[in-house]
Amino acid sequence: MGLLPMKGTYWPGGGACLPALEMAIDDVNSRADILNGYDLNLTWMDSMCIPGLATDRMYAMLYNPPTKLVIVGAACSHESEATAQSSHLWNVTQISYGSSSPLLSDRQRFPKFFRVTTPDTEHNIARISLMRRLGWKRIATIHESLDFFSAVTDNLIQQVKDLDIEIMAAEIFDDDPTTQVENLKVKDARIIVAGCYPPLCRLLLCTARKGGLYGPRIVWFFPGWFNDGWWKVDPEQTGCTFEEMLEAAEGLIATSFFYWNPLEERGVANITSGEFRVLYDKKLGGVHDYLEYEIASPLCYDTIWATALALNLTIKSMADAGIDKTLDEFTYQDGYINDILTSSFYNISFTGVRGHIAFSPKGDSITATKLEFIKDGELVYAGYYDRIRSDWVWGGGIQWRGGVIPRDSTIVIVDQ
Ligand code: ABU
Repeated sequence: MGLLPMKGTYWPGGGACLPALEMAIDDVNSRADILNGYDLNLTWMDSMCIPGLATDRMYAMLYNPPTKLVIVGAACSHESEATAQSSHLWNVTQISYGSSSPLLSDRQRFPKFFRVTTPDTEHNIARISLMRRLGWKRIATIHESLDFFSAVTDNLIQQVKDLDIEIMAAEIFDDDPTTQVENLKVKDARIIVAGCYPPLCRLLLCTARKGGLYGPRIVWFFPGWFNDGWWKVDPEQTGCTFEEMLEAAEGLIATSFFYWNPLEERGVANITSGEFRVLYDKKLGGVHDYLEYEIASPLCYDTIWATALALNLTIKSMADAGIDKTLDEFTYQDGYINDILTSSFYNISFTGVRGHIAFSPKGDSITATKLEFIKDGELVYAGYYDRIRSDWVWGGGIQWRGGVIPRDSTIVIVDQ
């Protein structure tokens, strides 16, 4: 079963996801060495990034044939939360291609939830490393009042507690950040970590532009999983002009995981990420101008491969244990097959078009943190933070405006 938000306010990656899911299903079904004797089939619905609606539609699909073994989705974290806390009661394993809220790592609430994404809290490690490297000791946070962003911000605040970094302000806004931006300005915040979905992040940038909280002396950190050029979309809805949005966004730093494997390596599907892009474009009927959340496509392709490999391993594990059962015998009362399938997800490890994928004990797929910044109105790759070496691997690095690294404060501490 696919939970695909085709539209919606937050992160509607379903439209870009579906063609990639179909590609992967065709590729798996044409392989004789994987799921031999079986065909993968997908039935899907538009979950619209609305938790209640996603849950309602999930139940409708569970109550109707055919029986589903795996749920693919959802995209938005809050719809994954709503569905994954009950899908396991049907003995169905769920794997998301998009959700990155740290709350989804809670094995008590979501015991059979996996994701090919990395929780956003992982990027705090890279953000803090950069702050320390640049000598920034006074930072501020501001986030949209959703538990997803509260969890990411709380994690950042906890992580800097024992370090020499002070949280000078921690602002939360609902649908209008004007007061909170003013507070940041009054406190002379210079290094500001933001958490929000694209619509309110755009409004935040516009409000910062109007309030003068932008320019070469201010560094904004934003999530890096937004649509390409997200700050340029629908400026009229924020109350700023296109030019003002460009000014506000210039220099901001975005952190995320890699959506496309930067290495030209052939993984489980025997294609590189570059080849996948070409095949994906072909599937869409040639070159397309713009597809919202196209970055979801490699994740979706890999999600099906993870599912296929886990199902394949389940067949093998049952045979090795001398269990005379086949996958098509699965029913929603069958915790036995589902337990083996869930164990299989923990035990697979492969290279997809997104990069290397394996699942942690919390069901997450942990990757390096990619750092980008906006220069001349475009997102520019700076480098990535390697979790294993706890160090940066720089591409072009960050090009600071005027060649000067911004300071965290006007306050000068004079040694006695
Ligand atoms: N990885 C971001 C997708 C949006 C979300 O988790 O809600």
